[in-house]
Amino acid sequence: MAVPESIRRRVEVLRKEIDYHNYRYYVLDSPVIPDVEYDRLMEELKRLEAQYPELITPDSPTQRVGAPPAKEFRQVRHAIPMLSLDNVFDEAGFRDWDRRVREGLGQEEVEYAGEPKFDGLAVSVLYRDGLLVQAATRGDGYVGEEITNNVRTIKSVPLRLMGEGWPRVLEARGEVYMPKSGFERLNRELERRGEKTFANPRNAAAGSLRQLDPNITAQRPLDIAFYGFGLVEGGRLPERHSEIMDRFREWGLKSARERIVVRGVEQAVAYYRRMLERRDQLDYEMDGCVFKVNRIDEQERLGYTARAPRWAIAYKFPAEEAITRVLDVVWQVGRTGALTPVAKLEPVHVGGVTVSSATLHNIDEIRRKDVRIGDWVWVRRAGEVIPEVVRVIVERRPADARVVELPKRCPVCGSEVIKPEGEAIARCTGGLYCPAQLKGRILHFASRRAMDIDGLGEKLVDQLVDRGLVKDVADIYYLTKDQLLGLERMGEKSAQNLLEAIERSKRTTLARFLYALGIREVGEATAATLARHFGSLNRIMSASEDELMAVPDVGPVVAAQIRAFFRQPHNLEVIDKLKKAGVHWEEGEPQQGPKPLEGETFVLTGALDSMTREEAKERLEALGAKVSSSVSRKTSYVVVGHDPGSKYDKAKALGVPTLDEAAFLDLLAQAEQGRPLD
Ligand code: 9MJ
Repeated sequence: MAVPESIRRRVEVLRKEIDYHNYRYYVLDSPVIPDVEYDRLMEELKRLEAQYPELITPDSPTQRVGAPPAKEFRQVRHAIPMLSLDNVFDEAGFRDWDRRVREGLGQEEVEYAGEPKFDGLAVSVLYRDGLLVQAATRGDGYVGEEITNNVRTIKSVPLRLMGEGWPRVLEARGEVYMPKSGFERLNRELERRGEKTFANPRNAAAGSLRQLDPNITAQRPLDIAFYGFGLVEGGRLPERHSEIMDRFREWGLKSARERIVVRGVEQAVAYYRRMLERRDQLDYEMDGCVFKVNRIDEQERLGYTARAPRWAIAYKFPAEEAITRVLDVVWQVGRTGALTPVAKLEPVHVGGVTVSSATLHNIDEIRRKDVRIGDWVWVRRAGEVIPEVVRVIVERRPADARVVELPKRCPVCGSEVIKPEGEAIARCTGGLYCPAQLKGRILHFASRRAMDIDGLGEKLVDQLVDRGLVKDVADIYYLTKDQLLGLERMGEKSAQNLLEAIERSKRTTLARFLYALGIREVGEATAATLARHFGSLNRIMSASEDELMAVPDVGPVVAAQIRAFFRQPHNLEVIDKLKKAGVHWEEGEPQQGPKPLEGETFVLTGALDSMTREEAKERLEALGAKVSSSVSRKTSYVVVGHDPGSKYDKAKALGVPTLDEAAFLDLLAQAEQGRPLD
């Protein structure tokens, strides 16, 4: 059956459009149509090609995948050898290279092209009459492996060159790499499927490109950055490397966005430093900068050594990964009681500094990576982040390597350590007593919605704990003016103000006090519900898990945390000490009947100082109230914050009672103690 001319034309148009959108999306990172529209074009093309298979051409955008798996890779001899680059590792080495180039050219100053050095796999991609006909790995530089069908699956590699003016034969060379984001995604997916993960993006790129089955390669998030050329016939390229890269981009051959042209070594060094700083923000692994003499005629005058061009140099960044031994694993206790394992390492130079410890995150991570004391490991230090143990070199594991166990007792205070089922983090239950947790606990205890001690901020808490003046939150109530005056930046007036704030905080509510204790899983709303349900602290302290679970919103996890907290003798001592210092609240009868705000409807308008709208909503709902977004005659109260909206006007018009923030807080406190509204 002959193909109607109209179909033939439509197929042509679709291919042109799809190629253009691929270019916008994959090369320029700047799509001009939404994905669904792109998908529609692709679907239409696929449909027409299925109907008229004779229309299928190798450069059709539908033909990126679909080639059958190969038995082995065919070998390809490079027409022009793919040489590697010479490396320098410091500024002196780089300046030395610049001097040799200047001497070689007899010039005072040379124009260089600077570009990122991608950490991937060098490939050669051959275009004949604008069509991709062959792709190969670098191999040993002379003979590589033919990977055409794999490279065809990389969306940023054009199957047909765009624009015009390209040579009849053009061998484009570049680096295939895996973006960091794609690498993370791929590893997560492999892990989910229980398959072996890749150690780093470079290995992932290599493993994906050297797949005998191109259908697997097609599923891997590979990308390419072109940086040069090999064989060129039947046409000419521009006179400068930078101009060639610009032409490449017009033809659909993507190169690094971060390219630059500089004059002389100073500007080159400045570029290197800027790129080193940006290293962590870019979505690809960059192991240095490459500098090339920009003018091609100057490149030709300098020529090659046996190994590498004299006109280019790789100025490497400090390695971010290194190998060392795990001497020990110690456990650090953070402000929330979280136990973090830290590997003590044989000191090693990595990322430009000497590293002697690295985080292992948590016990699950240790087990997953199977890190043992005595192991040889890869450590990584990227930018300013904390060094981490990336993986174990199992092949080098000594016979006496020791498995790491989660401690049963807190290494700082000796309290029980618990790790809830299904959670990664193990925690010390020492609560108020554990010094490592103390600073965080004090800040929480003093915060506005807890005990509300105005002026007790981070700097002050650091000093109080570091000088041993406060060993548990109750010590706050035993501070003297003399002690305060001995602190940095503490004058007569501020000491007096702080003492008064401390004094004022003694009068509180059971809900606030419970919340201030910082029991895990017991937030403000839960504290309020508990206070109302039990009415007194003693009843809460002696409640069984079952009794606790009878409280609305308290499940097994919360109940277990509450029990664990009140089981610790240290916590009980601190509570006693607080009461002896004069911290007090009104206790009431257990309120297990209807909630105090049952049947009331609240509307919130404007911003509150003491909590977000969301928190206000949660607390109201915990008390049984409904929170609505519009005012009607049935609304019980409208809570009016700063800059209220039209709801305030409506409330006034309808005669609905309004509460300012102070009145609202009074109402909440009253209801949370289980007292009916006045
Ligand atoms: C990389 N790996 O990014 C070259 N490279 O130039 C860049 N490699 C190179 N250029 C000539 N940007 C040989 C290798």
